[in-house]
Amino acid sequence: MPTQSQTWFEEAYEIDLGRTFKIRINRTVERFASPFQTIEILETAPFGKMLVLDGVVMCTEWDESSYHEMIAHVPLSTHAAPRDVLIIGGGDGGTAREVLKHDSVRRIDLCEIDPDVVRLCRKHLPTLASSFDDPRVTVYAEDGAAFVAARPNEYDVIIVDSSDPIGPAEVLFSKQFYTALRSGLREDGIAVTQSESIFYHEDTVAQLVSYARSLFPVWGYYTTMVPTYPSGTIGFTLCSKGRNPVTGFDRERTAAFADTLSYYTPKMHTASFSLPARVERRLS
Ligand code: SPD
Repeated sequence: MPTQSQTWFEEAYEIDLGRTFKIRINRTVERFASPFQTIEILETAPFGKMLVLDGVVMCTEWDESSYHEMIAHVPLSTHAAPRDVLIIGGGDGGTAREVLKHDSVRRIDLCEIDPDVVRLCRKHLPTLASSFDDPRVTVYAEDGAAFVAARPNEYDVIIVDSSDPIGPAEVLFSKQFYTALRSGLREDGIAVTQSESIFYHEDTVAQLVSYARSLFPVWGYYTTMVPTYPSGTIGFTLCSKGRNPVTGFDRERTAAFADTLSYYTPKMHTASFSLPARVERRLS
């Protein structure tokens, strides 16, 4: 039987231990070479539109919610009263969309180094990037590490929604940057950073957790499931100057908008900090 000709996107990435991942695509919606990276918006057959930076999947419309809900609602439900929030990266708008669901938040500064990511996501991914139209959001096209270093004691929550540690985001995986996060937070502040996969990037995870442990009185590592990412899972390092994210979070905080959520629940919040035996040993 003749096979239909098909076009595939393939993510073959050196930090993922030789594994590759393929997604069938219908068409390239837009491809643009910015001064920082190649930005692609692809229309996939199974997963809706997909944002790809330098050949690496950033998000698909199909499974972005499990990433954006967990990177946002875990720290925001842990902080006693989050008002001022900084998002570093996050140029697709998905994290800002989730942060805006918290009525206590009065200001979001979003610092995305590449303004073309914001431009293309506004154009092609409105279910994420319409968050940029909210008056509480200010978008800065600056280097995230320099941005936070210049704003001591300014934020209740800082969320680092970055790409991987190769290319423009490399600096966001350094101890110097985690030190700047600490200074950017108020006395009870909480930071959360995109911290890769416990399967493919265990050394990176261990390194980031060691920064958190050495700089913050309370730290944790938690995971979420994203089927279109390497190994289908990704994790976050949580750095807290105040509350403990497992014992001290507010279980009612997301109740008012629970019907908008597809992944986060208070039970998932607690469970996400339970780690496989091997990882728990490595991080202890
Ligand atoms: N390996 C890909 C990790 C990408 C994490 N950031 C995605 C940005 C979504 N807002």
